Amino acid sequence: MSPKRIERLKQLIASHNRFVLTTHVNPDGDGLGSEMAFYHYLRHLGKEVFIWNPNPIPPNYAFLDPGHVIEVFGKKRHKSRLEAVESVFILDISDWCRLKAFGEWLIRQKLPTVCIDHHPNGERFAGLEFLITAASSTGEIVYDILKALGAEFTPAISEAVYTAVLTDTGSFRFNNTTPKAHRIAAELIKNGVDFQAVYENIYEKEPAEKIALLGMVLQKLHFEYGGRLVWFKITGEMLKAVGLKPEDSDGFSDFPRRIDGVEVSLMFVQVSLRRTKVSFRSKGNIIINDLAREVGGGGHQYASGAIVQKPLEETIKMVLEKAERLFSEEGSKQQDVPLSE
Ligand SMILES: [Mn+2]
Repeated sequence: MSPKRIERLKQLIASHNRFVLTTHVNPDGDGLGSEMAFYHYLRHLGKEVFIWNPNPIPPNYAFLDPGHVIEVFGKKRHKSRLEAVESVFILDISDWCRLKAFGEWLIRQKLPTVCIDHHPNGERFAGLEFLITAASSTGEIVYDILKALGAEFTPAISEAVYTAVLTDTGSFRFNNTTPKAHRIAAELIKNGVDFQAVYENIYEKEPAEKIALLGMVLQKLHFEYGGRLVWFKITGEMLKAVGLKPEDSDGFSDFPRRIDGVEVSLMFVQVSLRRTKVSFRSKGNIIINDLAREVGGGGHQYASGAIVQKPLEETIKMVLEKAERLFSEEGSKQQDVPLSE
């Protein structure tokens, strides 16, 4: 953590009073946990803080926000408060597109912005950036920043940071899990985080309909390249049958990856007649974010996503054709870049 940047952040916080925190569309545990950690820190300093997100908080993360401070941003709804905003913190995202309406407003302002993120992104984004792609999660960077700022790790801050690190490392299973991620978790547990309650809240309160949909999905897996690639689709009809939305399938692509011999798992979800969501997951031998970028998405080396503006079947055909090269000799020889501290 660069002391110079920490000093700039300190000054920025000291010289402003009204902050907005935001994260990407379909917020996850990392984005929400990072927001809540900063929320509590800034509130503790006596600042006025708003959290304006593109989407509501998913029910399994509601425990992070017992005071219901997280709001869905609306240009009309927040019109009167927009003018009073003095500084904006953007967490777990460095891409204007995925900030939606708030991003569209923010990009036209001359407000001091701070971005804390671990997604790879080449372009300059915010006024003050903490972009560390080697970090397991944005929560890990938030932890380092709050430590450097001398923050007291209250129970609420500890739980929020723990949630961020836990969820982005797939409960300390994914390739981005580092000794440091474990050390942070250990310290937060020492602070009193109830890790069993956090886990149960996030992973063990699924609606029965979601498990029913997963059951449908797992019966229709398609295997390619001798079982190294597995893919499946979720049609609008399937979603309708169980009364769920496309985003309710988040995380499903992790299941087929459990199969022995599978290296890459692809999930295609029909969002509308002309839009398809694709999730790319890799066990860690094949890098898949190049492919995600090629179809208009992005993300991490072994976990990425894209929204393709094409019908479901057309998207499946296109992505599978492009995926072929990953399983040629050249594709499998791709060099891995180690994720370390
Ligand atoms: Mn993240």
